[in-house]
Amino acid sequence: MDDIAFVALGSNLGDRRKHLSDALARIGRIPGVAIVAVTSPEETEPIGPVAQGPYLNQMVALRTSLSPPELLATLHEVEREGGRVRTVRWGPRTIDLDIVKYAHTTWSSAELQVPHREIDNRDFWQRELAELAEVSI
Ligand code: A4P
Ligand code: MG
Repeated sequence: MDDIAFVALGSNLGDRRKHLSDALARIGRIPGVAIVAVTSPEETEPIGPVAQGPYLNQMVALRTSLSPPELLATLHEVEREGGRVRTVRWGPRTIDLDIVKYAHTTWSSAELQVPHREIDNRDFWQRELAELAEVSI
C-alpha cells in the first residue's frame, strides 16, 4: 500500500543548491516513488559536535510503495551518486538524506528508526513538516 514519506535533504559542502536539486531529480526517478511536494531550501546553522559550515536544508514529501528499508537503500544510492563520502558522523557532507517520518508507517531496527530519532530536536524539520502538511495531506 502506498504511504507518504518525508525525506530531509541537507548539504554544507560545495555548491549546496546544486547538490539539493541534483538529489531531488534523482529521487524523482526512483521506481515506486513520486514527488508530491517540496519545501524551499533554507539555510540553517550546523547542529552537533563537529565544527562545520552552515547547511542548506530542504524537505520533500514522497508518495511511495517502498518500505522504510527499501527507501533508505535507494536514498543511500542517491547519496553515493551525489559524491557523498562518509567520514565523520554528523560531519560536513555534499548531500545527506534522512527519512524523517512516514505518514502511516513506523520502523525500528538496529539500522533504521522511523520516525528519525532527532525529529523533535530540529526546528527546521518541524517548520518544513508544517509547510508540507498544508499541501500533501
Ligand atoms: N539511520 C537510522 N534511522 C535513519 C533514518 N530515519 N533516516 C541510520 C536515515 N538514516 C537512518 O547515517 C547513519 C545511519 O543512520 C544510516 O546508515 C542509517 O542506517 P549517515 O547518514 O551515514 O550518518 P550521519 O548523517 O552523519 O549521521 P546521522 O546520525 O544520520 O546524523 P543526521 O541526523 O543525518 O545529522 N545541521 C544542520 N543545520 N542541518 C543538517 O541537516 N545534519 C547533520 C547530520 C548534522 N548537523 C546538521 C544537519
Ligand atoms: Mg544522515
